[in-house]
Amino acid sequence: AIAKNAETLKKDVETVEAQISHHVHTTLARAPFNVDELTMYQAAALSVRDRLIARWNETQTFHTQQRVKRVYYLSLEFLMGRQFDNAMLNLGVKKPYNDGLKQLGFNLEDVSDSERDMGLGNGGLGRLAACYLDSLATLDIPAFGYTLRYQQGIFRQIINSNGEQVEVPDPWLENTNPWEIPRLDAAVEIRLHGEATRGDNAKGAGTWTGGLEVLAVPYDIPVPGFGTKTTNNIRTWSARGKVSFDLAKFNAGDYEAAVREAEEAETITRVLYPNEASLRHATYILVQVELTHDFEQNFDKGKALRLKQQYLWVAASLHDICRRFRKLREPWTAFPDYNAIQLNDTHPTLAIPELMRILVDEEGQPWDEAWDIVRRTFGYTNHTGAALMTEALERWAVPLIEWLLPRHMQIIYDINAFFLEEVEKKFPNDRARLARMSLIEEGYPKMVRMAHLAVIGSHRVNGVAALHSRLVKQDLFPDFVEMFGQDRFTNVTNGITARRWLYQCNPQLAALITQALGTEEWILDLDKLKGLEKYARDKKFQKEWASIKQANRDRLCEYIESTTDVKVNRKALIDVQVKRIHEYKRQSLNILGVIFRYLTLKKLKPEERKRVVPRLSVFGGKAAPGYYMANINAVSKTINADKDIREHLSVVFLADYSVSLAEIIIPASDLSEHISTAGTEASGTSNMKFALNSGLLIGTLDGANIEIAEAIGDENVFFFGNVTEDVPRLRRAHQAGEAQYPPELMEVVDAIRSGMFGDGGVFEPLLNTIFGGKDYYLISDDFTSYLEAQRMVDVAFVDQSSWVEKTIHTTARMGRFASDRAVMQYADEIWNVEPVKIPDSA
Ligand code: DL6
Repeated sequence: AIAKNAETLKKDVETVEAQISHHVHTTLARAPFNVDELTMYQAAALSVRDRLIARWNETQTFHTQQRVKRVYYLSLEFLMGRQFDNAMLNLGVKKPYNDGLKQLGFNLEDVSDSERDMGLGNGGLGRLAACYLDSLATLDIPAFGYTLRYQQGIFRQIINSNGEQVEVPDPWLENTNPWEIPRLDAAVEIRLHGEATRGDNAKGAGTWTGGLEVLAVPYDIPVPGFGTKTTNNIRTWSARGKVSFDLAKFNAGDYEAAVREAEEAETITRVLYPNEASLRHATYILVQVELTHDFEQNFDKGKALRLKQQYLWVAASLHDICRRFRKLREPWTAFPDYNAIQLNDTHPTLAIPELMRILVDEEGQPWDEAWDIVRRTFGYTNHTGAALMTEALERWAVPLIEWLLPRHMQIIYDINAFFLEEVEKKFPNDRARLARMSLIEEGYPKMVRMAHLAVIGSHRVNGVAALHSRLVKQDLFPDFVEMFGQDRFTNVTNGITARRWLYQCNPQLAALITQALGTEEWILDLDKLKGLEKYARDKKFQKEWASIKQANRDRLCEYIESTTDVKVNRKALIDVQVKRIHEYKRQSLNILGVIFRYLTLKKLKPEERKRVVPRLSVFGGKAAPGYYMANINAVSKTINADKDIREHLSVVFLADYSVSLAEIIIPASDLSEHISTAGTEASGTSNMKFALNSGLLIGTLDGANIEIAEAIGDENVFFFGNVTEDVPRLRRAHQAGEAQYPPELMEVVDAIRSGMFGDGGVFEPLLNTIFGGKDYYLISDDFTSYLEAQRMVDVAFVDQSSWVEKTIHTTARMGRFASDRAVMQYADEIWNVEPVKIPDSA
């Protein structure tokens, strides 16, 4: 058998070499002596893509022949990261590629490093979508992701000499993207503006004509499942002008007018919006784009563009889904039997009036039947933390929708009128309730509440962690729960794919796990990690486990030393907070804690300092443009320059946090921080990634932290802080000027004000939020218990054997947080879809 395996591998390696050489010579037209790592990456990626396309064709053909029900996951973001390594692992061909590239004189890791991340997302929501697509394919569930093909993904972050974030564009498509397949033949025409009419009766068919037509051109990205033939698809839409060149205008000498329409169209998919930013901020990348329409002179350009993005995306996607459905020659009432559409947050909510428009205006379906089809088709996931909800919920100005989508505005008004009739029937004479539940918020201008539209147009609404789903019902949609009953509201706790977030990013740990369990089955059934429990106290196993962590730490330290001017202590406990920078996530609490640690160390004699656990604090994350974050870098500058302290404490901010950087940071972490004000973080998913990679968590009772602790044991999590129920009372106390400020916090503030960390000015915005009367995120209320929890971490870390035991238990008990579990739950409880295995003969 061994000889046969060796023979097979040899053949595979030869095939890989031949395929790569073929792409070097023909597709890329390079001579063998003129091949650098980037070219080699492109050729190798194209050869992997060939394999993907073969499976993808078989999958799509089989799904069509079998008339399967498909899931359509509509997400404005898919934060995919790199594809090469992931695709090789899922296809099971990494070894022959490694050997094949070696034969050609290249090293696989260096070649892989030429790949740019697909930065088509901001953070948690987009990465979750990418994990779910991996699980859908792995579980053989027929699925499409739909999104936009942004020319500029999330901005690249540079830190300037003042420690401030500078945003520069990331033209990720510059070197072309080998993972996408253009489908120029399948472009869809999308109407904007124009005139609309209603039907002759309240529920009759209307019309929509005139205006401007633009093209949505699809580019497909195959998504391979792990160890299965199923290869699903992410379809990304790129906007183009329908008449890219108006000859009549050109002949008349008006060149600018001739290209204007095309440019306006292309602008729609030019940039991904940074999510937490106000839309005004988001226009920063678009400054070069001069739009000329009158209305846009008055309305925020960014807002109008964002609405155009949303509409182009959902209209093109629904066009695609309906085209596929028409081929089945089934009545429209059967539409939900073949299609489950998931709205990833409210961004795709326009899909609800758009499907109504298609059914009623184009397909002549009666209004009530159409509404029933819509509700049976859609599900809506809310991703917004409860305490942030009111500001964060999406609303669109009625005049803006009327201007861009006149027929949709009529449909929304009609949906609202019929809905409010039902509310009135169920709760007569309750005007306040009607105003609260209406799709339209009164004001100047009137606004459309997209979350209300998503709730009433979906058969299931879910939050993303148990606490969050409870708050969604209790604080966000209580009227809707009374109206529709508890059953419409449910919870699906988020999950992560262990293929990327352990098997791929932490190969040594994955190998040790496989060796201990005697099988690789855990990759597909994460509950199998439980089998590690029996080794938790085994000294030999602990030693191997710890040495892998040290190797991962060394790798991160090398990265830090090669990208910053900080020299780090390789034995230090690595304490990480990487995520979007936002007030509610409280990077500020962490940095104030770092200052307190520094002040404490300064007070100790050198020999006393040696007894304190050394720490390396790592921060990373992108901030909304304009958000102030220079204070982290001001603190790190002082601490890292202090020769007495360096060995015991250093602080780094790693620029341009991304999926690829996360793959280096997460396996190296000893402790990671998930310290949002209780009730504000819907779930969090990096908490799951850190725990899976044998890192312990320090956190508040928020989001999925609570369920993680239930699974891995409270004794393995460092909890602190006030609970959600206490938050309103504490906020009131701040507003009334009755709040107490702990002495430890005052000591830190005095140090800042003394100029210890340079110009105190950079801290003023932070200190104002804490002391200016409100402290909305309760930093002062949680500070003392945060410091106490950090002291407990130090104590626990000193006893290395018990620390390692905790980390083994942590990894062993993380099975519940697999995205495979989450996706199966969606499939059973929301989508009603079944796995479909692609036969070998397909
Ligand atoms: O559900 C995925 C992720 C959660 O883990 C985070 O807690 C939550 O903050 C995030 N929500 C968003 C909201 N996006 N918008 N726009 O990213 O979702």
